[in-house]
Amino acid sequence: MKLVVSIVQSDDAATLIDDLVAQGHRVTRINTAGGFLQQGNATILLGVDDDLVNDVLRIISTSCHTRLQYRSPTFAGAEVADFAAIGPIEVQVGGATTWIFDVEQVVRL
Ligand code: 2BA
Repeated sequence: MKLVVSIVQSDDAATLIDDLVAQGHRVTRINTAGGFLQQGNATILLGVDDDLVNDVLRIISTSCHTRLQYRSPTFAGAEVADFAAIGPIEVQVGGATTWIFDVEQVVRL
């Protein structure tokens, strides 16, 4: 068994969870926030049999989309006028950043 941990954009989370549940997967959503943009995102946890990992990855890749977001630049010592002159920087946010872990044991008590 594997534990799949996937950080996705909040806008994609509901569709992703619907698609996963419709295919019989068990899912937990945790509302999280990225350290760089400091905006809400969602962390999805799935315990998955080894032979279903590719199915989960396929669903994640079709449900989650790359988007451009904008962040105000922050530099130590910068003044508000400096930010206005530079303008917001463009940041491309995933898709889904996903880790897959081997699971030693699952216990339901
Ligand atoms: P954030 O930390 O808010 O990052 C949002 C996007 O900003 C990132 O998209 C990336 O394009 C950019 N970014 C992040 N840190 C940067 C930096 N130091 N310099 C320049 N650009 C930077 P994604 O890579 O798609 O990541 C989306 C979200 O996934 C992240 O939100 C974070 O919550 C999570 N994440 C990504 N990689 C991670 C990792 N190695 N460990 C933990 N969380 C991660």
